[in-house]
Amino acid sequence: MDVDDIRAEALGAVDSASDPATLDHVRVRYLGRNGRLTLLVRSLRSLDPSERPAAGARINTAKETVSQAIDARLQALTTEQLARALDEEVVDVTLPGRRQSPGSLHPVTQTLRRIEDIFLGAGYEVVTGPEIEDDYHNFEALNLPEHHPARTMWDTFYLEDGHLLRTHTSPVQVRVMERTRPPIRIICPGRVFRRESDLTHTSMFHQVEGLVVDEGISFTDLKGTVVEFVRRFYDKDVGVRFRPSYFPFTEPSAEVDAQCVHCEGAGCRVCSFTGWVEVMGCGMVHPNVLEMSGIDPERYTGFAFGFGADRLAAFYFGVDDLRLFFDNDVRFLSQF
Ligand code: 2NL
Repeated sequence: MDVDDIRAEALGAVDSASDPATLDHVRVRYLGRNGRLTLLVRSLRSLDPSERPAAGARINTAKETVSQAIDARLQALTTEQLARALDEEVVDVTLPGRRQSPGSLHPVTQTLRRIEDIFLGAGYEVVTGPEIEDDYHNFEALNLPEHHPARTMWDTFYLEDGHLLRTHTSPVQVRVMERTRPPIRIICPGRVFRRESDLTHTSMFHQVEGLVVDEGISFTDLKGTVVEFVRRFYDKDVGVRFRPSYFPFTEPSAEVDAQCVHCEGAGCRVCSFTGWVEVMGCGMVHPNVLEMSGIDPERYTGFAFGFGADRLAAFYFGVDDLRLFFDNDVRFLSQF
């Protein structure tokens, strides 16, 4: 084939290459080590020496032309590609940004923090402890020996090794009494577990227990503390009443009702139309409990109380099904 024919064919290929990769193939095909024009140079050897310079010059000119055509085409393709990209990939910087939806604290966490703040402000310390406990700290040290009938007050989850899931945070307080000399002023928030579940009970809930032990602590200290707490919690001068009750670890014991903040005592579904909701249990620490943890009940007295933080959160926010707090439905949770 003649140089001019090959050159024409190469230029045609250059013209029809529509992207840099195809163009590169064209370069290899004509100008590469085994390219058609390169091979022509080698074939010069078969010519008569007198004809070689002229033929060589023609081939070189052709190579030069094709090479320049490829460069020019590459330049054109690149420019074209950039123009197309700029045209197609416009970013409208005036469009509104994508909305961020930052998370928020769970309503029970918000409630726990408020409760902790109230007691921290009154000089209490916040103490936590293990969720897996032994029988001694969860029951026995609370004046509940094995086979005591009151143990049925808690449906307990037992582990295979004899440990259990704590049914209240009292064991944390027992451990504090064991290692501390009075005065003791603590609250113990945390998860507790019971084998029950319905509208008003979940098998896991958050309890806060409080314990104060010192010389001369009396039931009036307990009453004042509880009433002040309830009013600060609701941020309202709600009515509070004490009813006699029974817990094995306190004597005397009481249950505390607060006026329903939803209907202000008129009666509604939150308070089962009684105007009051039960908010906590409390009492004077039983002397046996102090004694078992190494505190002299002749010298010291104490009061204790316990309540479900989830229940309080439900009353506070007007939620009537505790299970909603643990379904983790963002549509529900984001309302608080
Ligand atoms: C309730 C009632 C209560 C206590 C918890 C307590 C702890 C120690 C000693 C004595 Cl270490 N008492 N805790 C006392 C009375 C009531 O909780 O209804 N909780 C949800």
